[in-house]
Amino acid sequence: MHTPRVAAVHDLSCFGRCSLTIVMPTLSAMGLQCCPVPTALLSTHTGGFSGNTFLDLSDEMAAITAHWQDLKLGFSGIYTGFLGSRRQIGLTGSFIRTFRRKGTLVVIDPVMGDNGKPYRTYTPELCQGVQELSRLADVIVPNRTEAAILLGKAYDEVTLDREEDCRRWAKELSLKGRRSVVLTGVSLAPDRIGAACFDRETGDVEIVSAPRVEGSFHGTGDIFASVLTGGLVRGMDLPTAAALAADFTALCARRTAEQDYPKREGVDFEPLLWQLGAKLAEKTGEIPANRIR
Ligand code: PXL
Repeated sequence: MHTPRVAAVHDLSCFGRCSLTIVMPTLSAMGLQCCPVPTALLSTHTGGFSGNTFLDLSDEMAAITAHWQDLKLGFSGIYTGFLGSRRQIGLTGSFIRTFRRKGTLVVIDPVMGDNGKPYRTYTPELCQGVQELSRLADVIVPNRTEAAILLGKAYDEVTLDREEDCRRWAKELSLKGRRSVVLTGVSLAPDRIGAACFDRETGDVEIVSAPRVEGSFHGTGDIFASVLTGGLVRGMDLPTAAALAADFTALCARRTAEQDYPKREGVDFEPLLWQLGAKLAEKTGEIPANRIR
């Protein structure tokens, strides 16, 4: 039996938890082999630190793709996130086209911004590219800011506190049902936060939620999308995987809020990973054999 593999196309920010420093341990704890394709190498993430180093790894991405193609690798999942430049839209698109087989799940986190603002390195041109790339997804995981950009609407217009609105946005983001959508940041009651899940398999929208923890914590979006991806690759249906992601993200946010350390260091999740593994074992039992070699 081979452990299922997930290729993870994200940046490696060496300090301040986000992207690969969250994606790799989380997928591992979920019993999956994570194969990283680093998009950029940074000394820290770009939120809350100044003077970070930034090395664009586009040339390496192309070389890694070519070598893996020679090796005839296959993946049960391909999960993409933060991209370093406009050129990486094309490189990530060709990575997906090269390695996608029948049964490969493609999750695209259309990382562009948060709290109504694009991230520092996300130019309008790069955001346009993310929109194009997201057409290749089986599942997208936008937050409210990213949903507004994808829908071409103002941030304030994309309200996520009424059930009928959340259902409508999730469906509108699905490109007429061609892709599933997990729209995060949905809050139908002040003490709950979660996601609206449009499942293209059923055509239904389900809303999942967990207790809200006051404050915002760097990397919670990456925790959520990693657990969602891991759950789907482990065979869960969309709302079940999203509910697991919401619960685990809430657990991590609560622990982080209780710790006294700089917020920019990111979500304090490592000591909780064993609980994620235990929960998954309870829900899914055996790790499935890799569907794709
Ligand atoms: O988690 C989003 C993210 C990923 N990667 C880098 C970032 C951010 C958000 O600031 O700066 C480098």
